[in-house]
Order: sequence, then C-alpha cells, then structure tokens
Amino acid sequence: MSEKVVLETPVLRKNDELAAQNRAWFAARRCTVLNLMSAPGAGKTTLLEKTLPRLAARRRCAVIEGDLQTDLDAARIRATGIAAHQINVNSCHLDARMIAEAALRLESESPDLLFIENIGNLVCPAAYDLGEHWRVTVFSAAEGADKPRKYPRMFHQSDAIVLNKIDLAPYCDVSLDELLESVRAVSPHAAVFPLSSRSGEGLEPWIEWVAAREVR
Ligand SMILES: Nc1nc2c(ncn2[C@@H]2O[C@H](COP(=O)(O)OP(=O)(O)OP(=O)(O)O)[C@@H](O)[C@H]2O)c(=O)[nH]1
Ligand SMILES: [Mg+2]
Repeated sequence: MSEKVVLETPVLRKNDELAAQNRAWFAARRCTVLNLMSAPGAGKTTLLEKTLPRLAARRRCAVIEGDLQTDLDAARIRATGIAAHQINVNSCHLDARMIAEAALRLESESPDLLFIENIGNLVCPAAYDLGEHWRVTVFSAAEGADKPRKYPRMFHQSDAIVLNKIDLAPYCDVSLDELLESVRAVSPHAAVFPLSSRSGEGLEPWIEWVAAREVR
C-alpha cells in the first residue's frame, strides 16, 4: 500500500500541473471543456450523438474521443457534422498531456464547447484531471442501483450525473428511486439527469444544462 502511494503521487502531481495549464489554455480561448466519464458502453457516444445536433445552433462544438483501439466513436461524431479527434492509447484513462496534444489539432475549429469522451472505465479516469471545467459521469441505469455506492469516486467528483438507459431499467430489475438514492448518497450536489439516449425521454434538461456551461 505505501509503495503504491510513493509511485502514484509524482505521476498525479505532474498530471495536475499539466491539467492546470490546459484549463488556463482553454479559458484563454473561451473554450468550455466537459469531461465525460463512464464504464464501457454506458452510452457516452450515443448521448453525444443526440446532444450535439441540439446544441449546434447555440454553441460551436468539438469532441476529443479516447479509446484503446479504433476510431469508431470519432466516425460516429463526425457523422453528426461535428469535428472530432480520436486518441488511441494503451491506457485505462486519458491524461492531461494527451489532451494538450489533441486540443492543438482541434484549435482551428475554435470550439467554444469541447467534449472529451474518456476511456470506458468507471474507476481510473476519476483520478486524472484533464484540465476540464466540468465533469460528467454517464451511468447506465441497467447496471444496478448499488453501483454508485460501490464505485463512488467518479460520482462524487462529478458536477453532473447522467443516468442513461432508463428505458432498460424495468427489464433489469433496477428501481430508479433506489438508483437516485444511491447517487445522492455519494454525490449530494451534482445535477442528476435520468434519461434515455435511445428514446429521447429526459434529454431536454440535460441539453439545457450543457448549453449553459461556461468556463470557470
Ligand atoms: N436501450 C438503450 N440503449 C442505449 C442507450 N444509450 C446507448 N445505448 C446503446 O448502448 C450501447 C453502447 O452505447 P455507446 O454510446 O457506444 O456507449 P459508450 O459509453 O460510448 O461506449 P464506449 O465508448 O465503448 O465506452 C449501444 O448499443 C447503444 O445503442 C439508451 O438510452 N437506451
Ligand atoms: Mg463511446
């Protein structure tokens, strides 16, 4: 345990320094950055596919996509007409250095709203500040009402929590009330958005929350 602390601390300290530089770099360009985190398959890309066209009239959007392999997600985003840059990394999380490099590639788009889709993982991304202004956890309601309590860090650190796939909850014996209680227990102050990216139910409050985000 003590060995783990010795190894991790300098890595995270260096990452925090770079993240602070990223935040200032984005702020100087009036670019608001959202870091979307979740377990694999919770619906981050689907949520973006539904969200981006609704924002297009109000905000100039761009996306950084993180994945181990393939540029499938970036292709899905580009199909909506929004610029996307894919990062492929052999890692369970994105870090601030990767974002610094990727942001340069999207600079010519001069986005005022930049989404980062993190690597699908409910644990590691929570430890790495990317220089974002807002953190969002996307959780699939099909995965069980106990999960926010079992994997609290990501939920606890998020400004907003999207409870996606509410259309599936009844088929998975998941009580939405219990899930909301579990979320509130670990993250009492986050904005919570139960919705279905598939049916569009509940999407509107989420869109309005995103549209109102500014650099902070
Ligand atoms: N029923 C239902 N399915 C959904 C919903 N949102 C996403 N899906 C499905 O869930 C699967 C995974 O969605 P993605 O958007 O690829 O998830 P992701 O979080 O981007 O996945 P990774 O990038 O691989 O971590 C796809 O088959 C989607 O069609 C939803 O609200 N309801
Ligand atoms: Mg994805």
